[in-house]
Amino acid sequence: SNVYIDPEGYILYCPCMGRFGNQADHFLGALGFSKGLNRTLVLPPWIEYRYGEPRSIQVPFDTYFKVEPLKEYHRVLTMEEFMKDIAPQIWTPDKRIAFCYTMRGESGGCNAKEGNPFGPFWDTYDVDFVGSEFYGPLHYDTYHHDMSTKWNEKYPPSEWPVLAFTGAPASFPVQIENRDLHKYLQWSSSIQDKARNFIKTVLPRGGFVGIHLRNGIDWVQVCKHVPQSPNLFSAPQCLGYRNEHGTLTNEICQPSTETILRQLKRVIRGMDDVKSVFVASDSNHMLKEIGNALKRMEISVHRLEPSDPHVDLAILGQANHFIGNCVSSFSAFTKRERDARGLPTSFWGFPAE
Ligand code: GFB
Repeated sequence: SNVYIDPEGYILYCPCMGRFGNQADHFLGALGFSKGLNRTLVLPPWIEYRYGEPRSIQVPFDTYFKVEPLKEYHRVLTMEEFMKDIAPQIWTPDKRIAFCYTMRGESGGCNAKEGNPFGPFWDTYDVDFVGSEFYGPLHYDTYHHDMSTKWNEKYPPSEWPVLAFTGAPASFPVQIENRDLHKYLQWSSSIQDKARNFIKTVLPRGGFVGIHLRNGIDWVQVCKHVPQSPNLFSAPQCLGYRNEHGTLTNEICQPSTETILRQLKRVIRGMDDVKSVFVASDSNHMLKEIGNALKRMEISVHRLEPSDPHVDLAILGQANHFIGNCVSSFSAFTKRERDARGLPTSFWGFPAE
């Protein structure tokens, strides 16, 4: 056949941890890792969870993002393309070895398909594994310790054309060296069009401030860890990776209504021509409270309905100013996208007053 097979090999992984924001952090790490090892990255589907459904849903990578811009940085192809064209040649069922750092689960190996989303992920592509490979003590930080050379010495592409990882070959939150790779991650036309259409038809003409309110019950549980965790989840995005900009507080994790309204008004007063506020939230959009607080400034408040996390993010990316939740990886997505385009972002409750 005429299919091009990369002699440097491929990297495959399951984005098996967390929801969209977590998976996006991991994606940037996997991209940097693949570049470091000089292997083609197979773009995995995004894993989603629907309430009440026991099995995860796999959404093809290019439903949400363009593939072409990523190719400016490194060689990539979608999982669907890989399974259709490449796997039949170099990754036949008898060659499918799962990679993991160390034993996972009961029976000794990687147990790459044990549990949700692990099983449903590989089942989507009819993949079963015939063996396991423990790669420890190797790790993913290819920016230090000559790590890429060590991987390629232990697993030369000629003998190991495909490295298939049980979880993302990346850290969470995203390693600082991989943050800027976000600029290659660009919304698909379908998501972009929905965001543009909302901005054009729903928001009044003029500037808008985008805000993210992460306030569902799962988040209350997360914020209980604040006292023991000075740099919880995505908090390095405001506090710095070594807490050089401060320590986490409860107001940063779950800002009070008072903090939200005060900070929002202050941001708006410092800007020209703001006509509206766009609220993205997993739970309580606070449209009434915010609407009342901004009435005298003649600023309207809006949300997207029905709810759609990716379109929410694409709209937040376009705002004249964004206020996010420092601990949330969902906010971190927008912060990185805006940094890449030189747009301003601030965070609830930070810096402390
Ligand atoms: O994106 P994510 O990993 O960010 O997970 P965190 C939060 C999910 O909640 C998103 C929904 O993927 C969305 O499905 N969500 C959050 C939202 N904010 C919004 C919003 O403004 N609009 C819409 N439409 N949906 C972590 C999780 O969340 O929270 C961990 O990744 C864990 O797995 C923890 O569950 C409690 O970093 O905020």
